[in-house]
Amino acid sequence: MDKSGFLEKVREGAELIKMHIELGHTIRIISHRDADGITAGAILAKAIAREGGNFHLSIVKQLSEDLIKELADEKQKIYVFSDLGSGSIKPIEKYLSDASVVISDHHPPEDGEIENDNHILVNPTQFGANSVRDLSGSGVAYFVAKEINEKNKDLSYLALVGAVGDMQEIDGQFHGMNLDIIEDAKELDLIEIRKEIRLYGRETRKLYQMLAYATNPDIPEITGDERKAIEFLRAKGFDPDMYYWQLREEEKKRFNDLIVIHLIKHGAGKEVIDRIIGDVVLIKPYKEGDPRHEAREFATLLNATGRLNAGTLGVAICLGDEGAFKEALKLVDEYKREQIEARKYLIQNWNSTVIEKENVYVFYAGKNIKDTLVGIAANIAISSKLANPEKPVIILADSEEDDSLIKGSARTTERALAKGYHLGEALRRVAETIGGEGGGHAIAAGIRFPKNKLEEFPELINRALEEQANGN
Ligand SMILES: [Mn+2]
Repeated sequence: MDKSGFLEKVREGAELIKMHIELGHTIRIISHRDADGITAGAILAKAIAREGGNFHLSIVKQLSEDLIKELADEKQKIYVFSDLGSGSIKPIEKYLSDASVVISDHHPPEDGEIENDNHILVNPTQFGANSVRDLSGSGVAYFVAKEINEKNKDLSYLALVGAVGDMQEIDGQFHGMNLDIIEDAKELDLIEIRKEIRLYGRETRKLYQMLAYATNPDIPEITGDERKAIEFLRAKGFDPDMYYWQLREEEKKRFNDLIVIHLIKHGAGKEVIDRIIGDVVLIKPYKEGDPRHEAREFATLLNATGRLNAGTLGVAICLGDEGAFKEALKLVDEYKREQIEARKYLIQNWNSTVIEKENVYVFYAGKNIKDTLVGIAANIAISSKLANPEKPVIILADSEEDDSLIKGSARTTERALAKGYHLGEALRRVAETIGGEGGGHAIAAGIRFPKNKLEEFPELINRALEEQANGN
């Protein structure tokens, strides 16, 4: 890639931000709500605060045209879009033409070109970088921050947490400009990169949990079965209740070999073997056993805050706020507990409550399942085999915001889609007839509609799906 061309853009972006800091303007940052976006937002916020500037940061799920209009109404002097924006160049050019704009992003730009002289796109894909492996959104933010002030090199480890969150080392190692960030972080003794097993839970999962809950890759005959994981470990002389970080060096190596041999025995391909042992980023300012000590666990915690609409809590964690960290752990626990309760309710009440039609299951949970969990509940109904996987599942619950509304999620499987179903289309059509809003993907979709239409809903959605299966 053309690194110097990219760094020139970085300089332009950094200069523009610095100028507005000097003018005393609030720097309006909008960043994405995944781990990459949250770390990127934290890096930019810290860099601005260090220069004595003010910022106003939002963490958002996506950048819609409506959101850009709302931002325009704020009449800020400068907007910084982070880990997003490249896909919305046209509306940004249209609604923010009076303001300065920096788009600090790594997604390939689409939808138009920058025309305004006060708008700068800082994006490595324009200089030959591969967006999924050479640099993440937090990496772009890092280079901007470092250009604002060399001091910000101490934020390099956050950029690596974001990179891992975006799975930039999916093949087992880092590439491209991620390597420059690693060098900066090593220079300040902030990280250590080790060649270790890349199963989730190095810090906070016991060895048997690490194996029983492994999903990437699955450990054949062990994943999904805690008892088997415990037996397997005991048979090989490991204490199943220990954590990976507690193992001595030679034990780690023996554990790694054990997993690799087990995978080879069960016919795993070269690709899987190559990436199961690889780069693991350890963050030295945090202690072993702390989820923030290993980049993947850190990123997973940040992702959870984003999904729970608490992305700014994630930003606070990145800025070293211990209270925010504890609060986030509580939030994640609470979320897990709610999921377990939703599963229990679903299993206990499925047979007595579900309405089964030829093309769909409809389950109304009232207030017993939170409206934020209906999508997960629908997945649970399928994965725990309550529902036939060839038939879509819709879980409905009372809206928490408005008691006169029902919120619902539909989920299904690839196998069912082969029949011609498109859940998003079907829900959109039904919503139109009963005065609600619906839509989404073929395999996963959502709907909101008035509660007094609850009785009509199952037959309407059944018919909509039937028409799709018949090819109309
Ligand atoms: Mn990203």
